[in-house]
Amino acid sequence: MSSETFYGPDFALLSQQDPDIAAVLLSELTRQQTNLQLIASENFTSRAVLAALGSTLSNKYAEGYPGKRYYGGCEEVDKAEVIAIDRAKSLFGAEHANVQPHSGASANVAIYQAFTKPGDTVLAMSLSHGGHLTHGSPVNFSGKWFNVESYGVRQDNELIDYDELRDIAIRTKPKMICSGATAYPSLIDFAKVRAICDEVGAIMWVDAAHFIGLVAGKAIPSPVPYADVVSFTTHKVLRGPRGGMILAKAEHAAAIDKSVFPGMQGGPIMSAVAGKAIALAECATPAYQKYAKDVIVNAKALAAALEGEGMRAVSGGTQTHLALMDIRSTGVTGKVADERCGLAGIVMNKNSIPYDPEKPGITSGIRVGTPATTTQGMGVTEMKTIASFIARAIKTDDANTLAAIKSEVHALTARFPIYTA
Ligand code: DSN
Repeated sequence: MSSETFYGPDFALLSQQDPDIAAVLLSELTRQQTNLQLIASENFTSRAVLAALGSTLSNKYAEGYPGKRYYGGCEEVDKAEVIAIDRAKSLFGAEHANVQPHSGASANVAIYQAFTKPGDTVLAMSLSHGGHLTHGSPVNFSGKWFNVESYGVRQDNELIDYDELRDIAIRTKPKMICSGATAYPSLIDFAKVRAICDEVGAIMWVDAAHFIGLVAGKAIPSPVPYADVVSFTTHKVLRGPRGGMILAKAEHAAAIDKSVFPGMQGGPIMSAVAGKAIALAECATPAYQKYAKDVIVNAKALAAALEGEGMRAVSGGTQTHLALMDIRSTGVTGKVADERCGLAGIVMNKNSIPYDPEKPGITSGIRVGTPATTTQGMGVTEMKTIASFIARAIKTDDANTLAAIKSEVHALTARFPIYTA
């Protein structure tokens, strides 16, 4: 199937009206189809989700919540939002769901606003140990408006130091404790975090953006029974549209809803809300549960194969969808590795490792994830091949060698086509 056919009959209209943007749509589709997508936070959403995103639901303003809107004509989009809420509650066993946040960062803003006031103390994982910008980075609103204390991982095993977390919590008495990270390959002990929250009287917030898809697929334990509130994105392992979502205990439902709207967002993006509903239904299937388990099997295989190439897996390996590799043994920085892999058609990102001697723009590590390649149907054999591509690409600055690897990458991705039917 040609790229034009993939986009359907409207594409001819777009090509005529705006050939510049039509060309971007085509070349981005080709980029996704031909390169290796190893960004741990990306995936290939279904055609059904893409259909919702490209629908007339995008035209509708719907400030408020189903049955309580500030605009007329919401009877159809109300149905989509109710379906999305019901599916989220059922899939995760949650007492309350808000499906309106435009993104993970928006969801996090809503959580700060619901539970804290500017100047309050919040305890979260340090960005340099795998946290997120919205967990108190000084360049983010969270670090500017709140007194954010940070915990990290132990230097000897690169796992969360729950004793340190507890000590800091007792000393600083945070209003809220956040667990969740963007570059932490291990599982989080939610029972331990709950106990610390109870001991100091803090709200337990889990930013589950990275791993919620694995929870949805029943491949790892859920934070929902433990946490007061859980935020996440819907486009990572979860494989839905770009967006955010919040789950909460019933006692926090009104605070969360008020905080999202009118607290910090206007009209929800109803095409995305419909896409979230579709993705949640997809996640409830046996096929998705197998996918979630395969994502982890592949991540373990990729990490092991990269270790076989001389790199070191941070935290001793992975129990999730991503591996953080310390690549200092290769003699190149994360930045150079990222650039060389990019030239070889391998898309991943440089990443700080815990206690990294390099600056965040340079780094000693790379982060690789398996959500997208697993959606393509790749398995352990392909992970080993990918590891050898990465190792060869990292070790050379020769343009011809990188181009040769890129040809091999294209041959591999051609065997696992996406968006063809
Ligand atoms: N940008 C996301 C990631 O790649 O982890 C986090 O927001």
